[in-house]
Amino acid sequence: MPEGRIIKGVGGRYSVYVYEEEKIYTCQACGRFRAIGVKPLVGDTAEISITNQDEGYILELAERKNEIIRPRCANIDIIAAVFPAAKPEGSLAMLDTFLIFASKQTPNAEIVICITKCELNPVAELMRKIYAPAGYAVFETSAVNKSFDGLETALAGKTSVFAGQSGTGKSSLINALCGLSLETNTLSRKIERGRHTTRHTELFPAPFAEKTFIADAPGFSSFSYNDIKKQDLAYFFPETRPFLNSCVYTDCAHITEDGCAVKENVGTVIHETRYERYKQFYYEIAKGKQIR
Ligand SMILES: Nc1nc2c(ncn2[C@@H]2O[C@H](COP(=O)(O)OP(=O)(O)OP(=O)(O)O)[C@@H](O)[C@H]2O)c(=O)[nH]1
Ligand SMILES: [Mg+2]
Ligand SMILES: [Zn+2]
Repeated sequence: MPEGRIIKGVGGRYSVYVYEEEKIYTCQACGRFRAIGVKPLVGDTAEISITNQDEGYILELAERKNEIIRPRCANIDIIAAVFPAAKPEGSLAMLDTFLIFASKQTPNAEIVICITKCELNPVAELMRKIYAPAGYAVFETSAVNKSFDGLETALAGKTSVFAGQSGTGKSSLINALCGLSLETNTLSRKIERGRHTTRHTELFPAPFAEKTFIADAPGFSSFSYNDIKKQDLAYFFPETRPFLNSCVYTDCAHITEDGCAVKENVGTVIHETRYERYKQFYYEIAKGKQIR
């Protein structure tokens, strides 16, 4: 039985890419999946039976390495949080919310930050200063200039998903990286927001390295999250972790307490904006609100 990768799933029809044949089969899931309540996901490795030239049935799914809730997909090695240097103006609060969400939902995927449209605004250096101490690799890219800052090397041999606000340039970047012509769109003129051009998550084999897949996904317009306890929040700001055991009070909230090792390191490896966000999110959680 051939084995392939589910690269797309719309309305119960799945496109399964068989790597050896470089061929895509359109498949339905066999009835057993519905009976056991399993839905095949983009990114799944599937065993298929071929019924005619380019159609078949999904018979088995391999065990998943992970499952991502938003965008919905499976077996992801790298989540690239896509952030625009300009047009539309990126929201760092939304980025920070997404980073927490992604690391909480998917502890076994690497998270990187991919800045797009860098030819418009040189923000990459500042972004590196803020996010490198938190352990996030930052890539400075421009689809217009076809400059990728080594992103291809980081993605080689891996399966990645590009996630971020609508209009940040996810599809454009995938087009530039993979020589594709996915639909992209201008921003709406009045409010400079994306138009939600990409409508479903789809995985593309990348031509620049073997066994490399990149998923394009629908952009989001907002991102909020409420599944985290305030006492766990600091852990999701990874740059604070080296200091968490050095505060005078073991239940330190890292806000008003004296002898707080986190506060003492704001301005060193903990960037001021990240610390401000930590406090903002902490208060939002304390009030029972969503962080966003
Ligand atoms: N100047 C500049 N514009 C870019 C770049 N990349 C994308 N754009 C523009 O940004 C707009 C949105 O690009 P898309 O690729 O459709 O954005 P997206 O993130 O896929 O949007 P959704 O599918 O709605 O989530 C388009 O007008 C692109 O031409 C870039 O590197 N530089
Ligand atoms: Mg798109
Ligand atoms: Zn503290």
